[in-house]
Amino acid sequence: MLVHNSDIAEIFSEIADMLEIQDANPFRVRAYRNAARLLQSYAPNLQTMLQQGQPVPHLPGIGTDLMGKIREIADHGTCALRDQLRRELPPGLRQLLAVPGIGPRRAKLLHEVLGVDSLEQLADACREGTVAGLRGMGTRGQQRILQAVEDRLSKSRRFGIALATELADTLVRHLRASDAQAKVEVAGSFRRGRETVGDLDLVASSSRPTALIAAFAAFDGVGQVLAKGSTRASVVLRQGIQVDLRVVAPVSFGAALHYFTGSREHNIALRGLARRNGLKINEYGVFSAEERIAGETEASVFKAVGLPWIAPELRENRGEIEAAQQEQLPDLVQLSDLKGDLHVHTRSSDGRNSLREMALAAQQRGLDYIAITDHSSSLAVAGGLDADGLARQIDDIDALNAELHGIVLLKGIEAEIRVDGSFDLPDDLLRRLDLVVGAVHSKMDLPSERQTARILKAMDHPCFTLLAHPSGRLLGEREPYALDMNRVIRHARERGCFLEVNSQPSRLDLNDQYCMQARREGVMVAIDSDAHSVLDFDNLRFGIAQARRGWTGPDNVLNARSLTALRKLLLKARG
Ligand code: DGT
Ligand code: CA
Ligand code: CA
Repeated sequence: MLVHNSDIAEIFSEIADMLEIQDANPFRVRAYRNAARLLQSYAPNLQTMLQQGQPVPHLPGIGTDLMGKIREIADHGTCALRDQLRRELPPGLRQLLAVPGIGPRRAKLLHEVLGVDSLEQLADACREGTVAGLRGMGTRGQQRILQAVEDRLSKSRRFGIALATELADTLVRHLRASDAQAKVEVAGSFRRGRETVGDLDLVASSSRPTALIAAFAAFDGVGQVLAKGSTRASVVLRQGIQVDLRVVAPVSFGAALHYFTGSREHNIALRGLARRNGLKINEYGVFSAEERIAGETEASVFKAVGLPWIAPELRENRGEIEAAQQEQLPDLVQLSDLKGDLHVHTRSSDGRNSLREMALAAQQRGLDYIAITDHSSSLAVAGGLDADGLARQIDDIDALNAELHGIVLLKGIEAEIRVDGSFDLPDDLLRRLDLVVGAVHSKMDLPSERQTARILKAMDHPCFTLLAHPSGRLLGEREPYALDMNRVIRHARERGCFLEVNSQPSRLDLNDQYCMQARREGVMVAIDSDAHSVLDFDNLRFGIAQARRGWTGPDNVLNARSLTALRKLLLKARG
């Protein structure tokens, strides 16, 4: 049976929850939780590596005991510890734990005090108002939980891009390896690089469509087959995400890929353009009268209506067709354009690897430089650096730079922006750094006027370089702060500082719209991993997709510059 890394992560996180409900040793709980978080964002499939006898890279925080559990899960799809814990706990508790905002303690309380055993019962209890009376809950908490339960139960649920990527990758690999000799691509919002997807849309061509559809339905990760015909099929994977597959003849592959990539709005606009040229476009091709004049490749479809190929990330009918007509499509940034990463953590705050490990991992990925930006001390939960700690880190970086070749460490800090817009480190220390990444992690609920003033004030500090995750949103968990982002972007232009596109799949912040605006205003962005372990550099691809959706070109990306050019820009930004 196929086991995704996210399956292992889910089992570990369930074990952590169940151990916590049983009041187990907190260190043990944390070990499982950290391992789950790590595996959630680790792309290469561990089961495949283990089965093929490939060496498994060192995974931070995963010792022999956890590695043994990973092997057990890769072999059997489950592990004895989880099964045992499940037997020891009431069955309904697990469903409750899946609701954002319900941790082990609350689940226990809901079960023991209110007898709640399922999501439906929890929704009812919220509607009846009994949840509000529980310790630490209140009517606002009750409202939030009801909303989360309704989201969870609703069909319009959307899935994060990290999970979607892992599932799509394994499914496509499975189909390409089947004996149907298929050409397979993922289309839909996934191909357009959206931050979440409603479902996955696969387009394929094969001389043996029936064999391909059979292979699709037989995929190990399938939980339920919804429909299965001769040219199309739909399934729901075990993680709850639906996948639609369409199989067309090779002469129609490009047309189908274009049609199912969408967006709907882009398709409608393109069909209108074709009609004005006396042509018809559908998922089988471009037709003049009854004759197919294009369709085998996507480029042929665009060419038939007089356009160059348009990158999928632009296909939202936000001006891309007009730009294509005028030969003014933007040159879009690619992963290989990135020369460095300006937001990286180490064990000195809440990262899981050392300076050296982060440097070597970045070098392995072809980066020329990274900025070390651990948290500052007022973010106590992250074990932030105080002035002495930062001074020591500056020395450590100097020493390591003297030793390493082919990768340069820049000195930075992810500095807490306090409510009054000041920083929690002395100016003379900030001046010794190459860059200061300012971030808001506290008082996220200020009214817009005050939150905006706070951030503008921080930007005015002469050492301020870059605003981290500017809107503060966490996808599916936390709304952006109330903030006048237009003013922030304009202020960045006037002040000559920069904004971040944070690549963590739960953030993707700036979002695509604000990337577009930054580009219009001529404000450069830094596409950063915000890495907390060596594995997180993999997330840069998600930030790149978001930036591409915002029409961002390499010229507008700070860390697409060479180290020499970057240093000049950093000095210039120092007000
Ligand atoms: P999602 O799944 O909600 O994240 O968003 P999409 O864009 O993947 O939407 P989906 O899965 O409903 O359909 C995939 C693509 O197929 C969509 O972007 C455009 C195309 N498509 C589907 N139905 C229609 C339709 O009724 N009209 C047109 N013009 N295009 C359609
Ligand atoms: Ca879709
Ligand atoms: Ca679909």
